[in-house]
Amino acid sequence: MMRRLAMIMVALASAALGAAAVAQEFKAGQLTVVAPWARATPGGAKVAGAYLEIRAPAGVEDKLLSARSPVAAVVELHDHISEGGVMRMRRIESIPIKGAKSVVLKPGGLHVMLMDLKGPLVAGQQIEMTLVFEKAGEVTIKVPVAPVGAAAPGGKSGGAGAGHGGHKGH
Ligand SMILES: [Cu+2]
Repeated sequence: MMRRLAMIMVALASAALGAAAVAQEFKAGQLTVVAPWARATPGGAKVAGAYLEIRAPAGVEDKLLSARSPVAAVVELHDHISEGGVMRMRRIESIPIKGAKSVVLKPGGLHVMLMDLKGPLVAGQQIEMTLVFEKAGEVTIKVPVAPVGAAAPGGKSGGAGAGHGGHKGH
């Protein structure tokens, strides 16, 4: 099973980790998923963004097709676009990966949108998320939850509104 294989790869990736401060890395075929994190939800919020970086060696092309997580009933891939000067989120079909140039999912840009959450995401918690790539297949990663309003995985608070306001649209 793909899923089992992915779990083994996660275990190997985890075993390679040193100090806790080292960014988490997960292998999916030739791809590396780096430093995933999700944002904690304020009371009652039913959506949360998840962010990460995808690295591929030169010459490797792939696509992130979808994601899923046991904590959310619906998971979509989103981007932000400027419409008449207003940043809005929109759903996208896939996220292309072109080798040698990493793809960064971050607040205000590309992100994984966890929707219809089954419960709040709490800072300090780790959630599981499975990424589905066109060629590399599936990889299940552990995603640490950073505080509400965090702008980066370290929990640095960067203007709670920045890049987050659009999510209220859901
Ligand atoms: Cu979104």
